[in-house]
Amino acid sequence: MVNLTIDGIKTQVPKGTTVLAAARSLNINIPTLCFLKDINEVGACRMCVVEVKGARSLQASCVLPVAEGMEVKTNSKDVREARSVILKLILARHERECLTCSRNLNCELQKLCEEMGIDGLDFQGEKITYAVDTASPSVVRDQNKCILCGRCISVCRNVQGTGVINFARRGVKTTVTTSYDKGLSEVACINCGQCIKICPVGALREKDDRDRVWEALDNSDMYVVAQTAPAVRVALGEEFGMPVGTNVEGKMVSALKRLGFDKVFDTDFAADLTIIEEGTELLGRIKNGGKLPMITSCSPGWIKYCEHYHNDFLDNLSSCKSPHQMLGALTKSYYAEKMGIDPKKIFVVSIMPCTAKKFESGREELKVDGLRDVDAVITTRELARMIKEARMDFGTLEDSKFDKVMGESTGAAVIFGATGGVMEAALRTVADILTGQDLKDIDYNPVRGLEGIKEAAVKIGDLEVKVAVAHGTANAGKLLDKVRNGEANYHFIEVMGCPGGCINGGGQPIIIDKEKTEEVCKKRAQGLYTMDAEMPLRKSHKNPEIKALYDEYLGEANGHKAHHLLHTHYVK
Ligand code: HC0
Ligand code: SF4
Repeated sequence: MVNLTIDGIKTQVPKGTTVLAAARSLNINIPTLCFLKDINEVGACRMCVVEVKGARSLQASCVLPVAEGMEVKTNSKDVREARSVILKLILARHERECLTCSRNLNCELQKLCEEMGIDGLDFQGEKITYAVDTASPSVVRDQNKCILCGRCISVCRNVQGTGVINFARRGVKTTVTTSYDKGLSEVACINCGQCIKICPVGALREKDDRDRVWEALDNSDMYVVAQTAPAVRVALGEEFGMPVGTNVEGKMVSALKRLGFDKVFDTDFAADLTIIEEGTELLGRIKNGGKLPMITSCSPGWIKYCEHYHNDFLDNLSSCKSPHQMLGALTKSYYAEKMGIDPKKIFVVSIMPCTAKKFESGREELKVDGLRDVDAVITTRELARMIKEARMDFGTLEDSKFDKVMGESTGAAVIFGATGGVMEAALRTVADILTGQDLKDIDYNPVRGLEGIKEAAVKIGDLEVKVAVAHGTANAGKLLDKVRNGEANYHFIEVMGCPGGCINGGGQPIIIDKEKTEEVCKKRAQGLYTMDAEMPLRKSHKNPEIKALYDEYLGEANGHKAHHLLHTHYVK
């Protein structure tokens, strides 16, 4: 252990601890901007400078290891003045359009300026104006607001294993950009939006599709249908000041109806359907010697990662479309026929925790007879903005139910939103099919939780089903390397592109205190698992609306009609 004094308080911490961590353990809150524990520990922004007795200059505490007998001051005059100058220098180059910025009131730079009492701009240097990169269907990149903290670079490279952005040039010309300054849509960006979530300011944001949705809602010729992803219901409340993990499903449905949607369906219904289609496909591959391991295909960031970085695994992907695409396709076929509506007049809007679904919904491979399954995707954050624009008092809304005939779901579907959820849902159904029983023991705990890669061997009847779960695409890459090298052998793998799964998707409410990210993910996941535990039906094949869909329309699982509407194939 190492003894040191911080602001006159004596403390003892393990060797190797940084001064920042030691101070935080004493509840001394040194400000940071670029620092992200385990992800971006580079000392770039210098906001965390402290005075160390005997040192010739101020030191960046996030990268400074403690030393025996160290005496640290975190709030001296020199420290306060240095932080003030640093902030003013950042502001001199930052595009300060706070009132109209997507991160207004939710910006770490704005918050720090307020906390540090910045009341003027002392420096006005030469400014370079950059074109805003709007070509990606998912992510907008505005270098005029970038403060060069490097967090997005680290997340993209270390957490997602993609590394499509980096620092370029030097001095005042330093930027964060792609190779050859190409647009994000021209490089191997997977649209995951993790860089958006980590950006302290508004330099990265989602492509905002609210206008297209408002336009459809205002067009009386269009029949406008909303569907909501599992993870949205346990996060949307945060945008309205509710505790993290609060289930706001009923209020969310009411809000969507008040916004003017003709019908509000539940993506969870299609998650149940996915389990039937994917489970049937898996059993078929096991029985008929098909390509194994089969890998889930519902996370579009993961699909794009597989296409760009591991395309030797494309045939391992399940042919199932993702649930919201399935629901879109069924809205324009099954539902349209039932109601006598021209599918061309239906406009399907998916409310998703995900920015990659914006890209996915435009993919040619997913069209049915030339028609898109889903016409617009908005994130949890965009839905919150629409609700605020419509001046609704979200907290006081009554609870409403999803609409028939695609509004019922089971506990298996709602847990899709957390890493391991798709696997658990699939195991519940596959186990019942293989044993011919209605099994009671249906909590598959080894696939739950935030460990990057989870593995389990599940004994079902005579078969030992070997499964693995990865979340965050860098973890997926590691898992695929093991499979490729013959070090591991599975029947079925679940991959979700975002760390934690959809609960931590690139379109979810921004967690401003980044140190709390894991805690927030756990609470959102707990919200889903609590819903599951309380639901009367917890296995996808028990969903009565799914049974009706097969009886009335689809025929058999993996049958001709199902393939036409619900399956696809990704090619190199
Ligand atoms: Fe997900 Fe989904 S669970 S990807 O994480 O499979 O975005 O929440 O909607 O489509 O259902 C996201 C969440 C979905 C889909 C479902 C899947
Ligand atoms: Fe990297 Fe994902 Fe951001 Fe693309 S969206 S730049 S892959 S973090």
